Amino acid sequence: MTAAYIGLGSNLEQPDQQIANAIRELGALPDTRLIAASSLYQSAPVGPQDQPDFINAVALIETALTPLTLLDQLQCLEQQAGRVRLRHWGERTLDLDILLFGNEHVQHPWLTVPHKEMKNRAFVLLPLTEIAPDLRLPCGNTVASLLALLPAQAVTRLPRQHTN
Ligand code: ROI
Repeated sequence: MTAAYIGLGSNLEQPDQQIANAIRELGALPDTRLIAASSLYQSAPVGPQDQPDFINAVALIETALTPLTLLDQLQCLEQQAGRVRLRHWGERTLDLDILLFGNEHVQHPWLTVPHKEMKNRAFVLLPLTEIAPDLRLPCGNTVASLLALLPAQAVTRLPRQHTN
């Protein structure tokens, strides 16, 4: 089993419900267990500003799937959510990204792990520190040290809610 961190994001069609549902569905993937999920975070969009704020979260799973099979499963969940993606760096119903897959580096036409942009995104690093405060990335940096390097970004942790 490999520990994998999944980034979740949505800014269309009840984003908080989209994220809560997707977290639940991660735990139901084949050969996979949900270990932890962060709170939900609200953040201003990175990209075009004329779109709604995003809801983001990070989940930790343990999986026996390979990175590419996991990617395939995540894309199925995005499709099930009726994923709409209106433009590049624009609004979307559900985005599920493999951030980290154990300490593996994956370089494939469809998948790069660690996720290329995660170091630049407070909306990923903040929820990640919540569930993995001492985590070190394969590059050797801690999440906290990467977060400290970022310019302030408006990311707000939302109170935990009952979603069922
Ligand atoms: N911006 C925020 N705040 N959160 C996201 O999840 C997100 N996802 C994206 C783009 C459009 C780049 N911007 C985002 O894919």
